[in-house]
Amino acid sequence: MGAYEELHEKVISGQQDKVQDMVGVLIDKGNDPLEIMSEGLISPMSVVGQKMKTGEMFIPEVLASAQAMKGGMELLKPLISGEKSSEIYTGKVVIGTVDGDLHNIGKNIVSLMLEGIGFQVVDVGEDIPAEKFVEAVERENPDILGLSALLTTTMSNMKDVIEALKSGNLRDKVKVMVGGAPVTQDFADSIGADGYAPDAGSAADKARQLIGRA
Ligand code: B1M
Repeated sequence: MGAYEELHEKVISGQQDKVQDMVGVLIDKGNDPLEIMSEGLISPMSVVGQKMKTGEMFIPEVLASAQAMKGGMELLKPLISGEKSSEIYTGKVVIGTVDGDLHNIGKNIVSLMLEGIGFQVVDVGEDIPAEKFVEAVERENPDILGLSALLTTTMSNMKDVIEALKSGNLRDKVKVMVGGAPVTQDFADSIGADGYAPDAGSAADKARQLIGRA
């Protein structure tokens, strides 16, 4: 079995210690850190995303895979220089849960999944008012703004964020992706979002699609 094939298996099965050991060995052997990251760690997370979509993997397993992937990433990040890291990132996402909503588990899984497929993710947290999202978009200049809501009472706050982006003349500078249990494609369309995803695996696909990298 090839080195990356075995690493894929350890990422998918969520074995963080084994992933770190294997990444350490690959680094010592002189493999290119960028290659280890993309071929060894990011690639199996796409498989995890697909398995999640088809119901072959469940949330705890997905979290374990994402943690395993992150463990390997931690060893590689210091080895990748500033300029080179821009090559490896698929794009940049600012993500948060909207005003009045403290649910963060789904958002965190979506963030991990996006990181897993190579996005740079800036997580601004939970209970974030529209103006804070606008500030984050101004500051970070992301390709995508991700909004999560778990309550029927807070999902309407997603519309406020989109309106605030319009007022700040930022709406056409960023794609807006929305999600969370009560959110639907119809709702996303009704508030003028660019994309909706029902789960983390689909969010990864949608994010790539939104920036033309599907
Ligand atoms: Co709350 N809660 N909760 N809760 N809670 C729900 C959501 C609820 C459905 C439970 C119920 O009544 N059956 C209900 C909402 C009803 C409604 O509005 N329709 C509810 C309620 C009412 C409340 C409170 C109001 C309860 C109270 O105090 N009376 C309160 C509100 C607090 C607040 O936010 N202001 C509250 C509090 C809490 C806890 C703090 C106790 C805790 C949150 C802990 C935390 O997040 N750190 C909590 C929890 C855990 C839940 C349930 C049980 C689980 C939510 C969860 O984490 N799911 C939930 C019931 C349920 O869903 N079974 C419930 C797992 C997670 C992986 O899934 O978040 O859907 P999910 O994320 C998915 C997708 O939705 C999607 O991908 C994720 C991964 O596949 N996705 C995106 C999510 N964000 C996305 C963004 C994207 C794309 C996809 O693009 C950017």
